[in-house]
Amino acid sequence: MKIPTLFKSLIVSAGLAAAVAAPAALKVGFAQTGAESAWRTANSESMKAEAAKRGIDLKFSDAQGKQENQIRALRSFIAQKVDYIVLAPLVETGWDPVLRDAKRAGIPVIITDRSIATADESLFACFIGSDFLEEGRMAAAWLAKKTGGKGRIVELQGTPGSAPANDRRKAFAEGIAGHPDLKIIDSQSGDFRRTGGKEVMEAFLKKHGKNIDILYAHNDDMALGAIQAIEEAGLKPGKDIIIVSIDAVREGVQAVVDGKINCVVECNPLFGPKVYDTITKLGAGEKVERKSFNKDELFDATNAAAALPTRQY
Ligand code: GZL
Repeated sequence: MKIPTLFKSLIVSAGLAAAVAAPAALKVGFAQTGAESAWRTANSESMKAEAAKRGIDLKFSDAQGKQENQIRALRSFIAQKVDYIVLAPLVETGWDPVLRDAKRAGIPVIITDRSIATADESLFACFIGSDFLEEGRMAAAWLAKKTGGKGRIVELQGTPGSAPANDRRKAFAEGIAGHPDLKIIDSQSGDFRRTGGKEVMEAFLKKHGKNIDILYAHNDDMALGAIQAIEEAGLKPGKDIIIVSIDAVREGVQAVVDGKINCVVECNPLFGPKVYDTITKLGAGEKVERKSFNKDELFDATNAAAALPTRQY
């Protein structure tokens, strides 16, 4: 049977096309902590949207706040032979064994958002995130100025053992150390969750009554939960109790505009583009920064309203 010339050329070009098909999409495994806060949701969205834009095959895992789930996800990524692993570590310790397995498998690991404590820095290619110590220092400096260095502080800590909770607590405490009349009278974890912030603030109010002048919350979700408790106790957040928080998610900045939070220190979660740019550089054999910190601002009554319309998360 004679095949018309047109069909012949179609078959040839299809065969050629198959032979020079586009390279397989880059496979990246991302082990996310969970969905504990608005910050986390924005961070996940940034990673997913940017991967889709760049045609990256992103394997996303939500660990629901459990380190063992993150470790399980990393092992799965290794078994799937992904090209890169991105880890947002829930807590600082306990990563060496699984990161050694990734290294043995020849899969580069990028640590994002929260840092890890390890003696073997060869276990990861680089860190991309925010400087939590600087955030704690900024919060303390703003508060000392606002209060003239006086006041009784209750502190809502983030997830126990996590780098942001450890560093924000440490740096804030150091930042107020020079003001003996500015002191932390109570401190407890709300696990970065809104429900945690509300429940712990209810307990603080029951225990300390009107002896609370200031709330320092390690993130906006806990501050917003605490605001509910403060209002239910018949007090005015931002007036009866000064509130300083960290993240600057949209709802947090709105609360500053509404006068319910007095100061929020930004912790930018939108580092999808920076993560994938780094992966591109690693793939090209280029040097990358060992530790890259996002730039964070501070919002209070002087600048929150102007900033709100352009907030991206
Ligand atoms: C900070 C991030 C923290 C946020 C919280 O980079 O790890 O975890 O401050 C989030 O909102 O839950």
